[in-house]
Amino acid sequence: MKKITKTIAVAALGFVMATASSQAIAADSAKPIVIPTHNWSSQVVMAYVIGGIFESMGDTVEYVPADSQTVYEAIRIGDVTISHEVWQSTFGASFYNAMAKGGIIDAGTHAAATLEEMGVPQYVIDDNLCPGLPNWEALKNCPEVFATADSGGKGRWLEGPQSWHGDLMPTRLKALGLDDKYTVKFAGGADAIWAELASAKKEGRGIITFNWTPNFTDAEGFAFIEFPSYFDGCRVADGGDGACGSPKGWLKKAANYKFPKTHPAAYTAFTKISFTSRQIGAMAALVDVDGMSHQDAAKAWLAANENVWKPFTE
Ligand code: TMO
Repeated sequence: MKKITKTIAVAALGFVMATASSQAIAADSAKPIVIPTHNWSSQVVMAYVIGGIFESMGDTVEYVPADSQTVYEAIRIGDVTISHEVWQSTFGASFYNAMAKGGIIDAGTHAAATLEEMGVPQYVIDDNLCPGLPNWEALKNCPEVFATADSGGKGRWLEGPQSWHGDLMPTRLKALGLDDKYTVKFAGGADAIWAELASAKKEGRGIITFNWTPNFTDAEGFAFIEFPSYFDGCRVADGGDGACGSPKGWLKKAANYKFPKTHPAAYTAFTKISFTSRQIGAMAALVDVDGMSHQDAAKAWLAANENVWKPFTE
């Protein structure tokens, strides 16, 4: 009798172990993991980096160009599987709006802290082109330093594409009482910002542009303007008066809620993926400084950084 009990116990244990191991090796679906590409370099390079990591695990991936605001709704309804660069300042609201409706999950946070803000190249500070910068109040005294041929005598703030922020910066100018001295122009794309920064540097002239960190510009030095501190609710869109800067923010990952079920191995790897500011800045630099294609940059990054990404798959 004792022996029979023991046999049953061993059999039961075997069953439990078989169940556990069959869960551990549950295969990812052969259906493609859909990864969005947007319009700034680190995001596109990282799309191919993460796609390459998934492919190394036997998964199939597909890339789709997507608007960086509406993508959260696309993930929520399952047309897109993941977002790997959810920047708090620019996309936090769209991410959480989609989450409130249901269908999109938080898949973790990168090590990198972020800032998306108006600023000036470091030489504008070093050469004292507008004394008192980077404190925002210094801007009151030198709009002419930042005037351009198309700015109607006012100083120009060169914003990113309007698809990123809508009227965040025009609203801020007004809220800070700077709108009679400054005007916002939207760049057609990130490349237009980099081209303007390069020509301003060549001429040694003042320039104010939207920029962010981590980015390739971290290496050379870029001074973000210090506006009144951000707090939850300070923006006009959130019910405030808009007289605040951007948050020192997080960089998150998001996924469709079915991703853990359809692709358990890839999902687990995705939750572990965490890049530092240096790593993200380097991904952007391969394209914006070295002139590589996004795909080639991702291949080069993966080849040089196996020690970084292989552990995410284990
Ligand atoms: C979303 N971005 C990094 C361009 O500010």
